[in-house]
Amino acid sequence: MMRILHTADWHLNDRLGRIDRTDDLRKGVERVAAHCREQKVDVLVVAGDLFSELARPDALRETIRHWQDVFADFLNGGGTILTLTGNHDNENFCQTLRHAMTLAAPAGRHPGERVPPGRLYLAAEPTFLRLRDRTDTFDVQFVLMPFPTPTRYLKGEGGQKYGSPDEKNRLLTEAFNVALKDIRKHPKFDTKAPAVLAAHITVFGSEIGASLFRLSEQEDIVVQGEQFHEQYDYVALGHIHKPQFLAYPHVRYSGSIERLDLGEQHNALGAVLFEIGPKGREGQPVVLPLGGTPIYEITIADPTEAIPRLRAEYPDAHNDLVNLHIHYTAGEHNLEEVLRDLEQIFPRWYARDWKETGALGPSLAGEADRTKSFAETVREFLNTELMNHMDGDRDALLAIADELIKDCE
Ligand SMILES: [Mn+2]
Repeated sequence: MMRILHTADWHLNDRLGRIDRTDDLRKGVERVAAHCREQKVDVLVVAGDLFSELARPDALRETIRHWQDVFADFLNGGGTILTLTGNHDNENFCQTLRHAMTLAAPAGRHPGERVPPGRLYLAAEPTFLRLRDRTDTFDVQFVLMPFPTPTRYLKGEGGQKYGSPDEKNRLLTEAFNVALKDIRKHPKFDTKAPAVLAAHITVFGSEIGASLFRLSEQEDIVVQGEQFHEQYDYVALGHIHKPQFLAYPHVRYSGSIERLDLGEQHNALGAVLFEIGPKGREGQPVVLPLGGTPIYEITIADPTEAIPRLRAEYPDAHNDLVNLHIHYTAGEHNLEEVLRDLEQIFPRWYARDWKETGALGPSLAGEADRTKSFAETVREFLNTELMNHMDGDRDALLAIADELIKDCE
């Protein structure tokens, strides 16, 4: 019997507004490690997006060191960690990590190879490997499919040439499907033996929830996967942070280990435990809960009334991530005092805006999206900010901005 724990979308070293999420996310990783220990897990699968795109190199180094502390016992006891890259994982960093690990202990270079347990594997391209169960009686085949990017999937001559975003998307979808088919056609792949697919991808029919995390639906790649449930004993998906299964309990998104933005405030956090025997899946997958940080927003219409009430209603909000919208009246409320009082109740507010009653109003655009280019950010900001203005004025201003951006570039 092989006991496998499925998790995904760790986004280590992420930020929310002014708040660094490193400690929250480390607690999430420690909860996963505790489940591995308590449930006697053999294999931990992390289905992509290990690191936040906001993580700096020194933070990444610290994160790897944290893994060493947290998973040392698991790995020394013969546990194996299988990971793959998602759309947020830095390509260069992950390749470097993978090369260094291969150098230290070469394994898994040939498709279908049985790899030794007790270490971490990171798939930065489509990968097929097998692991032996602890009683040395059978193998489980693992197919690891990173999020499709041109460098990971469009190999060979002209592979990375495409005329439009749509064409790129189409080529990547096709390349993902071809890579998956090729693995199943490989002489070492036994369609009758136990197999687990782990992938960072949107599968048709899944429910996205409030948003795809920092990715528009037009930019996303969607695969069909209508045969996954019969081809694999379990399908461990990452990418969509909303936990769910797709028609079959063994085809599922585990969700993240933390809530990462307001759109995820209602997500229940968990990791999924399942068992594979010599004849395939045994029993039903079980969701193991992972506690997490509450995220919510609060609108304060009248500080005199609201602050004593909030103080009574939220006595334990010291860890909560809160977006504050404040309305106050000059002469009646002292804004500085209001902010100070709110900071006492919600010390981890991650964003706040205020509006003086009758004033022009706060920024409509909110905080900048760090995944966009400079030019995109400026254009989007102006578009949102000037939403309520005359079209002619807006166009004139955008034209000026475009000129300035061109000069900068
Ligand atoms: Mn993700």
